[in-house]
Amino acid sequence: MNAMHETLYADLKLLGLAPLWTSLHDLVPPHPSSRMRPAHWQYEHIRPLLLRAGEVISAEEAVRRVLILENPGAIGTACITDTLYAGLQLILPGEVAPAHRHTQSAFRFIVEGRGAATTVRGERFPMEPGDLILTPCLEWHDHSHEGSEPVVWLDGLDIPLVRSLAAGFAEDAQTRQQTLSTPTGMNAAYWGSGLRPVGTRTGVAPHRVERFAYRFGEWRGALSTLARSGEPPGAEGFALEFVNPVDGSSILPSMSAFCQVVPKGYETPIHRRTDGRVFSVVEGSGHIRAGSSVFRPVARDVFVVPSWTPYSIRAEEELVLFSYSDRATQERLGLWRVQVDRVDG
Ligand code: GTQ
Repeated sequence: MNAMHETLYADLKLLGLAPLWTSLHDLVPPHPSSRMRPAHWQYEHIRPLLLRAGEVISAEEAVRRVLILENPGAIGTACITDTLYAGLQLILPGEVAPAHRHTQSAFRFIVEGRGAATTVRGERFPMEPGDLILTPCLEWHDHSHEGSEPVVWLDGLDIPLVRSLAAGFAEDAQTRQQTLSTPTGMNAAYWGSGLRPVGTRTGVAPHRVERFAYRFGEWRGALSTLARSGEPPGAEGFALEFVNPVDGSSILPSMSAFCQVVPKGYETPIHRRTDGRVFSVVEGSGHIRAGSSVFRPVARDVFVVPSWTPYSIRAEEELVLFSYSDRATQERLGLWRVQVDRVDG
């Protein structure tokens, strides 16, 4: 850079201008280059800290008593991927996490414990390990716990995405808990069996989210049947996507969620995708290679593979995974890509 450049750049800056040519490559990179890093969180290390958090602050005081899983490449941003957030939330017997709503879409994937429930749109949804409960954009939700043991779940939200769009609104309810206006089971009856309501409820707008719960027994049973079938596993083992019954699309407009079983000893091809993906281990143990990292996650651990990071998953013991990503957003924008790097591992 010579003196003429420097004075030009200084004069540009005074007028709120900047040269494109010094940053073109970063702005329009030849391939995705995320500052996020592959990372692994071990539940056995997190659990005691969650319980300590339970001693220092109540769910009511905290509003949400959550430990955020922050990507080591972006400390301080509450991001686990470029667009997504993950946290582990603890609720203790007798506690209430008060009712509120927000434009950020959310789900809870239950990791440990029984007896808690989330109320969404006036209906109470009991939470059991392996259940997936949705709280879509602007739906009122509160959590409560009438059982006897700590309950922990993984919160997945599109907080960074909504922040980048500067479209976040949130509101606290007037009451601590919603009035139960709909009997438990109604949501499952209307939307939960591959059926949908006929009559006044048909014609709901595309991308509307109406189904609020996907139960462990349903998806685990499907995976068991596939794993026992004698069919060869696909590239990801036996993988299924949770589906929105309104229009066959992703569970939430911004986020897709998946479950998969990787048979013992099987290793997926090394591949990469444009959607950074967060995994929660449900059963078994694995050997994960992601970029230059190697992880050996076990049940209840979380790991993340950022956008366009080559990775493979090998099951040491039959591995059952739940995962989520922004694939839904990327597909809607025509951005989503996958590439297989090596098939022989
Ligand atoms: O339960 O509404 O982990 O609003 C972060 C933000 C949970 C929730 C989180 C939230 C929630």
